[in-house]
Amino acid sequence: MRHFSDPAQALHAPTRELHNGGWMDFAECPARFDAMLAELGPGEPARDFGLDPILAVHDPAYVAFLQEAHGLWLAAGREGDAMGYVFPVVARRALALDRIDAKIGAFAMDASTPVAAQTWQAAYGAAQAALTALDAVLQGERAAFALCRPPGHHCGRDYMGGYCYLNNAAIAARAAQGRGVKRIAILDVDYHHGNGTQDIFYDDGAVFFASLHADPRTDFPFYWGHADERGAGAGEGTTLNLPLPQGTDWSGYAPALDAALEAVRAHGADLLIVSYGADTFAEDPISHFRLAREDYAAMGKRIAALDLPTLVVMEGGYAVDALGANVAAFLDGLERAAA
Ligand code: OKP
Ligand code: ZN
Repeated sequence: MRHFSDPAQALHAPTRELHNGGWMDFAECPARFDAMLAELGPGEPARDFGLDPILAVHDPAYVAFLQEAHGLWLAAGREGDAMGYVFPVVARRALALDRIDAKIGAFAMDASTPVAAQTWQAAYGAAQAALTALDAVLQGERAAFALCRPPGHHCGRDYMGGYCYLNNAAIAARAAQGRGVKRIAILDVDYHHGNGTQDIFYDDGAVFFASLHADPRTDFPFYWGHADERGAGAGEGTTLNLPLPQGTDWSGYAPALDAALEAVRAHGADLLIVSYGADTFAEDPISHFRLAREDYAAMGKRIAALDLPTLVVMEGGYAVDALGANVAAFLDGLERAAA
């Protein structure tokens, strides 16, 4: 399968993150990107579609924040990665404050999403990779892979979170709408709920969002992804959340996947965007499902049975040594079934 990326994606390199009350090495590391390229080969370079498709999803003030945050951090005399510690709870007033710590709070949902020196360049590159892979699909490719890193599914219109800065899947979906694609389905199979993507399309009846993920009662992002979140307004019924317990293996996963695929079929999509995370892998260091390598091939096969033009965007997956092979297994399953 053709795949797309930008070298700048390797430049985002935060050093650490808060984890269960202490510090750990930043799990969403550049080695993930290198591991995927090592397995899949260099692929094709992302083309530059500019800022407009990003601004079709994200708030301009948030985009400006991403571009300037690390510079403001250094200007305030700080070292290392920009990290927040005050997060205004829902319903606080929107204040355009200047102090960097106040800005981070306004544009972040958690403290596991540091802004490092080249974070903007990497996130921008990942978004362009998604747009380039989308273009290949719209030009007639059956399926294409955007090797997105940093990932995107936790960030919303005006907030970062969960290692995510720009929502690559959402940016591709909006771009597809702009190019005349009427009905789109986003299937999120990352271990974590794709709260940002859900937020962005919650009241959009043209974009169906289905997600299989760890029950948010036990796992990040806690406040989104519960089964009773089903969309609102014109999007009522076009969000489907299938939370699964920790310890889920293929025997529990496959029926939920089939339910999600059935719902995608019923929506009648013209384009499928898969937010693929390999953090459902049994050996993932921060996650608790029990999928095996061969399950990814089976997953790809079932998704291919939808028989839809398919854009795959990368989300999580932190067992770095196994990551390339897990991604390849999924893409092979998808491609061989589609052929
Ligand atoms: C991103 B993606 C652990 C705290 C929670 C956030 C997990 C983000 C996962 N340090 N970490 O969905 O794989
Ligand atoms: Zn994840």
